[in-house]
Amino acid sequence: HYSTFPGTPVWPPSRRDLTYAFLPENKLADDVKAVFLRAFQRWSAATPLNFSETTSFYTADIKIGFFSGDHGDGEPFDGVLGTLAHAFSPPSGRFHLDLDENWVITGDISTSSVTSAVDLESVAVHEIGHLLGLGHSSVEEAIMFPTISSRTKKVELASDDVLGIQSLY
Ligand code: TQI
Ligand code: ZN
Ligand code: ZN
Repeated sequence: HYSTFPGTPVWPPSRRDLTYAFLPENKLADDVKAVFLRAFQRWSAATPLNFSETTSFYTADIKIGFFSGDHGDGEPFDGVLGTLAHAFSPPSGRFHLDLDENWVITGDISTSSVTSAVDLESVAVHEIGHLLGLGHSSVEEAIMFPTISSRTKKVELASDDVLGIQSLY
C-alpha cells in the first residue's frame, strides 16, 4: 500500500501548474530532458497537475540537478550504485541525481553489458512521486516500492501509485 510523508505535505490546491528546470551547469542534452518530460507526463496523466519546463532555474518549482559526492545538502552521493537520486517532499522541489551513475536513457536496459546501468526514466518517475508527496509503497509492482534491481526498467504507474497520488490531488 502507498504512503505519504508525515503531515501529508502536498503542493497547494492553488498550484496545479508546476514548472521544472534543469541546473544550467549540467548542460543536459535534449534526449536526457525528454526522459524527464516522459516521467512527468506519467504523473500528470493520473492527476490534475500539469508540468512544464522553464529555463529559469531559480524560480522553477522543481529544480533538477546532477551532482557528484557532497553537494551541500547533507546527503552526499556515493559513486556508482548505492544512492542513485533523492528528492524532497513538497513544497521543496529539490530533485538531485548522482552524476556518477551509469545512467541509461534509451534501449533495452536488461541487455546492457554495464552491470551497474541504471534506467533514468525509472528513477525519475520514482523521485517525482516523492516530489509530489508520496512515500514508499509495500506493493512490489508499484513505482514507489523502495527497491529496484539494476538493469531493470519500471516506468508505468501501478494502480497503487495511482490510488496514492489521487488521494493527494
Ligand atoms: N534514493 C532513495 C529513494 O528515493 C532516497 C530515500 C530513501 C528516500 N528513503 C527515502 C526519499 C524516503 C524519500 C523518502 O527512495 S535511491 C529507488 C528504488 C532510489 C531508489 O537512490 O535509493 C529509485 C532512487 F526504488 F528503485 F529503489 C530511485 Cl526508483
Ligand atoms: Zn542532494
Ligand atoms: Zn524512494
